[in-house]
Amino acid sequence: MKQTKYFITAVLALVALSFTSCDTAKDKNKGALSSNLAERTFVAPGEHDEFYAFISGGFSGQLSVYGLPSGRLFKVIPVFSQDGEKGYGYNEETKPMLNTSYGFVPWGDSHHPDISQTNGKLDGRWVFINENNTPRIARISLETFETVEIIEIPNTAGNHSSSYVTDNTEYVIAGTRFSVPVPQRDMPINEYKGNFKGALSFLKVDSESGEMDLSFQIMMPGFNYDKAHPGRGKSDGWFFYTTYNTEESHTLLEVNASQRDKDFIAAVNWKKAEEYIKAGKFETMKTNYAHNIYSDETHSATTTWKKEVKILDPSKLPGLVYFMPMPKSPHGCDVDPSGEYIVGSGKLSANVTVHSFSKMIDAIKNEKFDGEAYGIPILKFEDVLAGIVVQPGLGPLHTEFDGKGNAYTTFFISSEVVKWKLGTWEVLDRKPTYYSVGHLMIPGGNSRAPFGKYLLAMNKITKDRYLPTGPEVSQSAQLYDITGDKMELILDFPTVGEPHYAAGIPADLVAPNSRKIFELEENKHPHATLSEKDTKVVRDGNTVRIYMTTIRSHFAPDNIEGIKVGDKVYFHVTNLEQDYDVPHGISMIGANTSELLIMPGQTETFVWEPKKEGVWPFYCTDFCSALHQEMQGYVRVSPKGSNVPLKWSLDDE
Ligand code: K7E
Ligand code: CUA
Repeated sequence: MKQTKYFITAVLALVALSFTSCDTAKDKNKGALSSNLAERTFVAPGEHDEFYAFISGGFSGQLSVYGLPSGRLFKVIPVFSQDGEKGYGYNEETKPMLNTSYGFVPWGDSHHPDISQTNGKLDGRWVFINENNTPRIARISLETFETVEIIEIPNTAGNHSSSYVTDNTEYVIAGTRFSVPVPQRDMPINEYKGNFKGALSFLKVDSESGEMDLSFQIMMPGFNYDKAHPGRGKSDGWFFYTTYNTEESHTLLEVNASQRDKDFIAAVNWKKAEEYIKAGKFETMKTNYAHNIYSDETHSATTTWKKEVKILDPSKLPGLVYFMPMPKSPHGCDVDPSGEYIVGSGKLSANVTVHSFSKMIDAIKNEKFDGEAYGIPILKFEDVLAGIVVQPGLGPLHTEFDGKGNAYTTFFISSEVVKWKLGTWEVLDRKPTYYSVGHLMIPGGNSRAPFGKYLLAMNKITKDRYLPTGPEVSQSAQLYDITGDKMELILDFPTVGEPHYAAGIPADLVAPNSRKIFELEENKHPHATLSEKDTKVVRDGNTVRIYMTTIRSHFAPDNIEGIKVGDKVYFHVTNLEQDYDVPHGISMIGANTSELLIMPGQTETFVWEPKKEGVWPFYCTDFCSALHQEMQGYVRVSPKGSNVPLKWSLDDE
């Protein structure tokens, strides 16, 4: 009896095996992942993932942190949008992070995260990410997993060909998708052609602090600069941008910007640009943009207003920019790990076209030009062409590399990832995505040293993939194992916001540096309270400052009287805890802001303007101990003009 049972199990296992080895069955993906596939994404309770994946939040404006291969969500890092969960953009300390020349902007559209590199390899120090709508670039620290810097990009609109780093993070770049009048001015829209400009921005990154500084802008013709990729290795020193709308149309672009057979890849020699800057061959333009920096010492952000930018004019500076023709309205621009191949994904092209860096250099040397556009030399298509991947799919968007000589391109229209070989251009494999894939990501897949184990595809449409949630349904990510000849879909998970690009990195390169607490003695917040005995309440006219502390499981003070209707009350709250994973929160009834979530050793502030007299409670919002529910206090609010004395206490003392 027992033996028959084993026999049946063995037969069933064999059937299952033959089923999974059958490609078509797998491709149909009828929910029949074999246990073997499931095991590859299973991270046992208490164990850690092998990779971090930083996935952009698209129109959420944020950056979310997942583990791979499990697909577990660890954190949503607020970047360009206010976030009540963390108080980001609501508390006084982080509000300046969202300052721009347009005023306080509480929302953003984040697309392309990129991890800092040293010698073309991921170094795990920072993640950069662009904001498309109100052009900005942010830097996130991988020590604290917090946004520590946001710089606004002037002369730009639709900051999309951003934010990518050079081999040694010398620069992070930004580029305009929409060309605009520069400087901005009131003019008829139909005078676009020849008058609008496209700025490509180079931000120097300080190698120690990571701080960004807008070094210069290259003022290009009025095309749309869609995507960018730095040269790698042999092509280090160059940056490549896809362009579309070289027709310079200002209306009905779906027709009018699809007229030409070819647009361009703009090849920018940034080392040359540095020489021109050094030689003083730039113009200084007056402008105004915000530079916001968050300090882990003061736990506060400050805004500096920048007033100038250096402009380089490529029509007057030989050797700075060349155009390489690329069919048709290319989106993705990707450079392989060797730096030789520049892949352009012509959205309307039947093929994927690849240009050669060394051929480009030869053509430039031999001055083999095919005319010019606005003073910028155009290279001959045939002279720079490395090869063509013939009819790999429909609607190519983006390409990543595994470091083993293979490229993987996403196809939006035919909903698939296609693996092909660099050099021979043959298609090796294709797998469907569910559905309409945008970007894909291989950890390190845009660097010189990819970790070619997994591929993450990020999909725009999910329809029937998950339980329905009303008209609005999730976008998704799908994980493929790419260690074998054929890609294998092993996991499917919904994402926060619409993912565009993502950046992945082995956990070993990040986790050991992750910060646990902030040292209390290093807290330089101007309103910090470093011990309970220093807590106080100070009135100055109708501004009241409460210097409060938290420790399990009470606030000090927890009874405050003498507050009046019409006061502006600042709660400056310092978390005295020095243990890992003991934040406290605080919220006040009727406050027109979010709670605070204060990490150990940190000080944060919210403002409360009491509108009604009474006795009003506040409480801890983060379940911090068995006596978390006891962590509360009261503020007595008296009428305007009352003379109830200002007083504060803990345990009536
Ligand atoms: Cu293709 Cu903004 Cu990189 Cu979306 S972008 S997919
Ligand atoms: Cu402190 Cu809950």
